[in-house]
Amino acid sequence: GLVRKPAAFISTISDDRGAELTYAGMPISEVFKQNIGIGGVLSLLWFRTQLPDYATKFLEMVLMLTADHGPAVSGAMNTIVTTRAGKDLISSLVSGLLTIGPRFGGALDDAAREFTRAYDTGLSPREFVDGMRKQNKLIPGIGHKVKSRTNPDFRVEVVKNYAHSNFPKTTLLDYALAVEEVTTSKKDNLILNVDGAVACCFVDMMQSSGCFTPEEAADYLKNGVLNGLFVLGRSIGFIGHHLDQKRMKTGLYRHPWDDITYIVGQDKI
Ligand code: Q5B
Repeated sequence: GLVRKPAAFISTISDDRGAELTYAGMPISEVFKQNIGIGGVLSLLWFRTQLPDYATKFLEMVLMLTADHGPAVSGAMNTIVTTRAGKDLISSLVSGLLTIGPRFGGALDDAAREFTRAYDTGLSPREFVDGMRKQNKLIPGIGHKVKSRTNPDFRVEVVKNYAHSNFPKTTLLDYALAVEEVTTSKKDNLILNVDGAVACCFVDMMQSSGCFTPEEAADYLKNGVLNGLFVLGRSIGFIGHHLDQKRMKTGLYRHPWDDITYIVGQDKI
């Protein structure tokens, strides 16, 4: 009989072999007929299911509000400097993306994991904060360079309000807000930041949607889905910064000497 060659790899999210491209089984024409939007497409390609409307709207909202945060943030600066060094769009984008990590924009998965662990083990917000301090660890999703209680981050307000009005449950978000009460009582800028707010709402969305088992939800977080959301959103802004610099035909960037403290040959700091 016919001997099948073992497949080189397996794929479960899309198929372009038939007359019509399908995303998790949904023909591309249906994607548009049902007007599922970018949140719906993300839901099909990342989670292989159509999440409820409130969840896909939330995903879209995250992409919109993480799209950019001005030229001063680490990633945008890298993109701009790379563009001004004469590099192409992809190099400039990637150089910005490579700054996304535990301090800048890449604290989402860790925030989801740490807040979930703390809540699930029954730690009070204060016990959680004190425990992290004892371990000499910063709480992922807490703190901002310029935003604070007195200079609130409206992106966080938008996310919180949406979750409170549309999600069946906001257990982890509410826990994180109680943690924020503790941290901001120590220092004004130790707010629940955009990474932390999105991460906790995302966990609440996963748990309340009924579309994920606890194991599946944990795996998605372990595999970096939340940082993926920030990367996807912020790529919009980084590409914008690249095109902006190209449009203005800006030249090579060189950092001014007077903005650097030179201590060469002196005592080590
Ligand atoms: N302390 C964000 O730090 C920042 C603490 C803390 C407990 C904490 C810091 C941090 C966790 C990672 C995180 C996402 C580096 C931020 C983002 C996207 C963005 C960016 C943009 C955009 C700010 C001073 C004192 C020290 C610390 C204590 C600080 N953070 N304690 N838990 N998490 N957070 N990142 O102001 O006693 O004086 O020694 O790493 O969530 O990236 O717009 O810029 O959209 O682009 O430099 O919004 O919080 O403060 O590190 O000098 O610390 O506060 O232990 O205490 P800062 P530091 P002490 S959102």
